[in-house]
Amino acid sequence: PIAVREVNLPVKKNLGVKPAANGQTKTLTEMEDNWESFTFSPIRESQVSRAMTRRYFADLDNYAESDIVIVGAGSCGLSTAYELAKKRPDLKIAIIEAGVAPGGGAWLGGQLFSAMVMRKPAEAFLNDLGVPYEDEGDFVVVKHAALFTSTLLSKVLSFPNIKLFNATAVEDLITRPNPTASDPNAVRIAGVVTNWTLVSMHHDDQSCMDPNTINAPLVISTTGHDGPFGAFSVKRLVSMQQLEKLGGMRGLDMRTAEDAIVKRTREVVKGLIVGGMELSEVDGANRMGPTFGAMALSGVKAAEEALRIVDE
Ligand code: AHZ
Repeated sequence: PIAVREVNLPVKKNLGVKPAANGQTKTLTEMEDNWESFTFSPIRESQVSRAMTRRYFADLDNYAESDIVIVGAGSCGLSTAYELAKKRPDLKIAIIEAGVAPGGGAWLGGQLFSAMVMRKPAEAFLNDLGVPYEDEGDFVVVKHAALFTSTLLSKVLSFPNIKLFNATAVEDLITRPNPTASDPNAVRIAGVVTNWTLVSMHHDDQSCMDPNTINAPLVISTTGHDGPFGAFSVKRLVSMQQLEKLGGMRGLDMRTAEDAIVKRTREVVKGLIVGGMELSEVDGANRMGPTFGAMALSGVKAAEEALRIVDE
């Protein structure tokens, strides 16, 4: 059984930075019409550096032992994080996102079009988030994908038990021996190996810069389908001989793809749940193109699977 550790988050504390002696608090109305006499409160550059780095290093320290690591902050990873943090404030959840901007492919509906389509019954997730939509019968339409993603992201980031490390790539998985009767070389996943994404991208032309690590009894990988960064964890499972081969994502079939992704969201190897489009590479499932209901509900299912394992 996985021990659920006590969450000890230091982020809310005042980390020793004293407020400026003449720190001012004004309303916007008080500022209006007084721009001639306007000044900001004083600051010294080192205060800005310390305000950021103290918190970041406190987070690195705190989340070095996490309860759950989510790899990838696309629509599936963020939905997973939202469900987990909402249900379980006692769990420490780290999200590792390779890009500077979290959100993956969910800032636009498809091609360069703004609207985001979700097939029913995924509108239940929108209702829970409070994202408005137009009802078109069997599906709903959010007027801009960015409205969905920014709302989800702001809620996820507001949870005190979640830390998003962006511009950070997972470049390997931590493993422990977990021999079974059928496979003496089987492993369980026990965390992730991370590096600044810019470093990960330059291992070939820079001298060795070793990575960092996060221990966690459970990792949820939602890195999308294959691409420069995509399908990261499942490709690594093949190269470390924990999966024989990948099924390879099949062509687009909206009718079958979304049901398949939600139903197949599961623990693929002990300690590693896979969700979203990364799953299509494992099982050889179809892609669905620009309909996002399966990403939200795969996130809901990944969270449910995770809590079942955590509580085992
Ligand atoms: O940057 C990636 C993206 O934000 C991130 N990521 C990938 N590899 C990573 C790594 N370390 C850290 N090694 C990594 N982060 O994972 C995120 C994946 O988001 P996504 O939007 O690509 O995937 P998703 O499964 O959440 O959503 C898929 C959306 C798609 S693709 C599709 C189709 O092609 O038909 N249809 C839909 C709805």
